Amino acid sequence: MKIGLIHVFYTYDKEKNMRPFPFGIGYIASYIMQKGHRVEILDLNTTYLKKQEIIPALKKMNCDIFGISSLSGGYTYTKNLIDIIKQYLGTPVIVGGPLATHSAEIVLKNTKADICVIGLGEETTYGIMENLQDLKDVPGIFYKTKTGQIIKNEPAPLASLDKLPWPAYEIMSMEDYIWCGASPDMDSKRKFKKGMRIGQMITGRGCPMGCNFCSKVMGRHFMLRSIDNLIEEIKYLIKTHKINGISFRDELYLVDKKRAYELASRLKSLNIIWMGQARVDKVDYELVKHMKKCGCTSLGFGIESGSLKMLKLMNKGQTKEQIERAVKICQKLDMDMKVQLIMGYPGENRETISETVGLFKRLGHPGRRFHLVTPLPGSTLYEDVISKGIIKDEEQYLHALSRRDSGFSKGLPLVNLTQFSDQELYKLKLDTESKMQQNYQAYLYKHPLIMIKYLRDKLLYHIDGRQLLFNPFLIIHKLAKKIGLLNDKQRENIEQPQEQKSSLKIEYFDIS
Ligand code: B12
Ligand code: SF4
Repeated sequence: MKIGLIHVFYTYDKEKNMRPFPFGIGYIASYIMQKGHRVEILDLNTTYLKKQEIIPALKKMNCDIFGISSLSGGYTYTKNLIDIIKQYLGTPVIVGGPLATHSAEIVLKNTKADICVIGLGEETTYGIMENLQDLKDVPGIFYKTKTGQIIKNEPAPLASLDKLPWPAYEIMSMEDYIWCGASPDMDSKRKFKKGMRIGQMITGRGCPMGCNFCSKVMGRHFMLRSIDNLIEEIKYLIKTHKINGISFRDELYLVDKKRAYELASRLKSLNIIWMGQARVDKVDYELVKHMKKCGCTSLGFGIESGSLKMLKLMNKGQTKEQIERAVKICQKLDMDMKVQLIMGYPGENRETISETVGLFKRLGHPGRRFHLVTPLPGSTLYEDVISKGIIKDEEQYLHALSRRDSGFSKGLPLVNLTQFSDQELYKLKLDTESKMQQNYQAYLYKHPLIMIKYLRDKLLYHIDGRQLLFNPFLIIHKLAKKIGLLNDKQRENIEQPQEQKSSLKIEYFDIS
């Protein structure tokens, strides 16, 4: 049997130099191939096919069944894609990933999908392919019978990660996923110079923490791969795909200090750079120093807020002191930090926001853009919002999440859980980001050595041979923008919200 695995389209930014490796379908593909079935992958994030191109591409794949991988925010696109598959090919369709895991009934009721996979997909997809005529004994799925009845099977047991084969690199268009230059999202810009070839990997699955806003396919379960297995895979990527850096894409790479220490030591001998997601309560001076010595160039921290009240409400499990300590350690060791902040969690007010601003001011850190809180299916926050009746129609909400500007970092909040109006909250976000930037500028003026280092980093990042030769003003302009001198101009360019209440307004993502 042949399965076509599709990673749905989610970005309109072709230039964005950071194409995510579709781990979900990559892992499923290798497992299925190992079991003797055939697989073809279609990643719509790298192919950017238009509707008229998708139909012939799907036909050419000549598959007996299709599997679609989607986050919750890919609902509209997935629904449209299933319509196309059903109309032109008529094969069974499986949906997997966060969308299917957290919203299976909605997907089965409102789309033409036949099966939703809940949680991990390797063994389950194989089970489906082997038992397509009678799915009643396949664990880990919800499915629709011919009469439209929805059947919910038992959950599937968790697999051992080391027993799973690596992603099916051999059938994937690997050059699409190797970052060749600086990623606009990364703070470790200095190290991400042109010529770098950064690969992507995951060292485990899941996260044991219980932050209320976080949506997780495996709940609080987590599983880690052995270090031997990881090192083998990295060696393969170095040898076969000439990578010289790795971005660990786990939810929480630094989940265990001892393991992080050991993995760092092993990575050192491979002479590559690497980066991953940590938590402020998991780092200490010695560990960060060791990681840096072993090639780590950047750590991501979900700081979320500088207010203890908010951290508690979010069930973040970290304190202000831990945040301060982690930031200071990284500053002292010159370790780049990618800091994530959120605004608008229930309970947020002007006081909690100014606590966050104050914390970053004290630390002499620029902070970063805030994401407006968006309840995601699969999170405790989403359950709360549903139980309070704030979201009335979950299917419409999935469509709203599928909007390009669905509140994450641009535009008005999708669901406003604060005392502010939508516009006030949005303005507060812009003003706070601007205030933090100003505070950081003031800090730089008072610390000339840090200012010089900061400018050096920005310059190194922005220097590109062509720009220097042909347009030195462009570099000066970019630099000025970066350090905030063009702040007002920048803000003028930000699209201002037009409506007072645009929450849940639908603008469908279409396949066109
Ligand atoms: C890497 C990553 C990204 C990458 C790539 C995302 C992508 N589309 O692949 C980038 C950085 C681009 C990204 C962006 C975003 N992300 Co993200 N991201 C992740 C992260 C850290 C890893 C995903 C991953 O590869 N996991 C490893 C693989 C093996 O697991 P998996 O994908 O779950 O796949 C397994 C099962 O789900 C299932 N499965 C998956 N696909 C399929 C398909 C079929 C047919 C079947 C049968 C089964 C199946 O089987 C797989 C193997 O067991 C996850 C957290 C996490 N660890 O899952 C968040 C996560 C997926 N991201 C999330 C979010 C919210 C976002 C953003 C909206 C963030 C933002 N504010 O902008 C954007 C959305 C982009 C978009 N519009 O789709 C949420 C999704 C929640 C939800 N309910 O949808 C997660 C879960 C983080 C979180 N805890 O909140 N993200
Ligand atoms: S936000 Fe980070 S630490 Fe918290 S549960 Fe999600 S992945 Fe884990």
